[in-house]
Amino acid sequence: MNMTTNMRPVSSAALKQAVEQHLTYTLGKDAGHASVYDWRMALSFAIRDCIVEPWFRATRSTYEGQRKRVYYLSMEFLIGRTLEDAMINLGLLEAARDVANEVGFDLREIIEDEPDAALGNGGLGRLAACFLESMSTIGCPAFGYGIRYEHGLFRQRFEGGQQVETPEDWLTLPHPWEFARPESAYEIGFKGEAVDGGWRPAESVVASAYDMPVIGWQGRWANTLRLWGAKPTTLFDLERFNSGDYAAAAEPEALARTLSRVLYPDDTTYQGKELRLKQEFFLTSAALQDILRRFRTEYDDLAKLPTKVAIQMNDTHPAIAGPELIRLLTDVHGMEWSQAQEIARATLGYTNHTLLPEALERWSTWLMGNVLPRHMQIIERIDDDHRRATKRPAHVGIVRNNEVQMGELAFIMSHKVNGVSALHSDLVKKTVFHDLNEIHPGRIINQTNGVTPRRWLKLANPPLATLISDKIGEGWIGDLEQIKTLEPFAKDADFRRDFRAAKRTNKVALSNWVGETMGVKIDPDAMFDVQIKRIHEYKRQHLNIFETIALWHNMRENPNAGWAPRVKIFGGKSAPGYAVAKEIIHLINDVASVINSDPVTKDLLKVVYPPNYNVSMAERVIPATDLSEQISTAGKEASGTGNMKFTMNGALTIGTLDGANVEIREQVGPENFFLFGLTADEVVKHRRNVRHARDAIEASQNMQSVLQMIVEGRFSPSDPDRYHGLVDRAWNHDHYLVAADFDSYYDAQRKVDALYLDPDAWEEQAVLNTARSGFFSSDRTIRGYMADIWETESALVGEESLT
Ligand code: B1N
Repeated sequence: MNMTTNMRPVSSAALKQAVEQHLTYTLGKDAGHASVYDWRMALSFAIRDCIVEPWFRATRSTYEGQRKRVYYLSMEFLIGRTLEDAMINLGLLEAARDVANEVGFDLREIIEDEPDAALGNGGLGRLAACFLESMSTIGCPAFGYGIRYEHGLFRQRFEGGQQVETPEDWLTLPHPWEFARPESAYEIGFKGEAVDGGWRPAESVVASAYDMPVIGWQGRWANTLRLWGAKPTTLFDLERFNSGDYAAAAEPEALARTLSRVLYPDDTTYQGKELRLKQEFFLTSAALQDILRRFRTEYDDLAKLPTKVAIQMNDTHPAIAGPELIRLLTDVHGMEWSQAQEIARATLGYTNHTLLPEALERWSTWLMGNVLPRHMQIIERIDDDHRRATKRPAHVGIVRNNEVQMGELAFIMSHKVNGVSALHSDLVKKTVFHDLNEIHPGRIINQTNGVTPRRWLKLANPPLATLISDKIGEGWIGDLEQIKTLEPFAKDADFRRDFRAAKRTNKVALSNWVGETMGVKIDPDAMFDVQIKRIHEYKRQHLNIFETIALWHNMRENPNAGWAPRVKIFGGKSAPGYAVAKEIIHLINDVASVINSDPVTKDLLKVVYPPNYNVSMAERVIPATDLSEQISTAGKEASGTGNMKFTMNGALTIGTLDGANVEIREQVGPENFFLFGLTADEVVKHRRNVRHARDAIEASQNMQSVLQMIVEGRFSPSDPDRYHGLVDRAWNHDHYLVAADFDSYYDAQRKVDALYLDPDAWEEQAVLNTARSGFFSSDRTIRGYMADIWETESALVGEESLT
């Protein structure tokens, strides 16, 4: 079979030859004794070879065209696996399948041998990965900059239903997708003292580059993800070593070893840890030094920086970029202060991803002054300048209460600040940045998030992707707006049947996997009702499990009432120190074991919670989902991106008017979305009643029964008091308004039941969800950033597409 990549046709035979070459000469293995790992490595190297050429071509074209580059700075890139994604974007999946079969392996097995690169916590990190892929697809010259964590997000196990964390070690085995660039290395200083117009650090490490190519759809463009690893400046303190003080001689290594060691497992929460501040500066300083070095090889006038460079800060985590860029421009390159400030602001953009107060970064002036003394001076001067220029009241400064407010710093140092959904951007203007928005009208804009349809539809859901392409051609993959042409087929009974069959194929596969990995038998014809995301009170997994209990209770009371059979599927990790979230996990698992062993409801209800939810598990679960749970307290979820993946894959959503749910509902039509709950405005008003939870519980028979069963120990018979704290919080400290929304949620779920029992009506709505998901491609998001923030253009305009 002949497959085409942009640069040359690759036949199965040619690919096989390349794979065998790598097996023999790169890995030194004999085909007769090669394991799945050996074949995975050989195939990865062969596929990687195919990326190198478009990668070089893109780099050359950017240099030659003197194009503006985008630099996306992020503490997280939640990549998942790379091999399959690369094969799909190069059009080599079928050739690889042939090769695998010929050497006696199943391609799926080879693909699944690759560990996930879990260099992120959740939505923020996955968004960064989707953005990189979209920038490559569009031909936006770009670099991602991040940290090469040796240990990504911890692995999750359940012991007695409770979360136990173990270290993740994806780099134990060689990583075939990276190129070490020891020649691209920068010294990063810490501590010491600010001297007149400069800084004498007391400690330093070296940031050393590792590059991963990121190939876009059809291999037309490739960008670079550059991850920094920390290395000691000097391996040994020779003087100490020679004097016999061996332990102390190794001290310079200590900081370097810890800096890029592990990803902080916090999602939308923040802990003012010194090592985290150092990691943030490590990433930011390395990136900025690299950016300025590259700029200076091409241009001589640093004043032109904003015309050739756009730097995006993914939340405030790299917000030290403002002061660091000013420091490099003034202290190192001799620019005058006010010009440096202007240049930095014109170059930088800041994306806000949350309004939750517990997530907003603030560093004590003591810690900032200690770790980054020169930056502390610069921050104070930025603050003074801004205060003078805008005559604003003292209470809106960067430095407040002896803390550096990183949101304010990022805002003041950026020419554009964006929120991640329409509702969120609105709330950004009204709440956290209310005053700054009045001082700088027009600076805050919206860019609604998106997800890449290559990974989240074509890769994750082959049955549906094939069905769509058979109907409307392949154009949707590179231009998701085209998926709209599927809309008329919602009325076509044959198409609905095929759409249902594709979903069922995925549900059978998921059922088999759940059976094999968890030993729980689930029925592929039951409704798969899924909530997968980080465990957090504001996301309200407890609302879902409370509803599950009520449903189970009512099914038992009246088993023949014509219930729609359901499988409730949960997935997600809690931050290790987040006790309340861990208690919710425990409860879900306890409820699962009671419900799953109930003979009365065995054909009606199951609850499964596969451990260690990650990108690869999402790829497995989302295509098999009927009902997507997006049930956060309105005003709390900035956007959500899982919600978009489900919509693309033809799941219906039950959700609140929160984040991007609002836009999903607008796009798919309110009649194709199960809405419930208070609005963001109502939530604010509702909380003023101190009895809001008590009143709601007393008015709801269902809610009372649920809390009664939990508090009596129905789900923890060996430890009946286990959930007294949880139940007490439900009555008395229900900050996220579970009680107030409970009945509305329960009722909406019964409407879901009714629709599910009418397969034709369900399928029509499911098709419309997929057909109307075009807006949620991250290609659309990236075009928005390019037009409104980065002022860049695609390097591929005018070039012919290959299809
Ligand atoms: O960013 C996603 C959004 O879709 C989600 O709604 C939002 O919750 C998520 C501190 C965060 N906001 N803030 C974080 C992550 C790690 C950390 O240490 C905060 N994550 C989000 C993409 O816009």
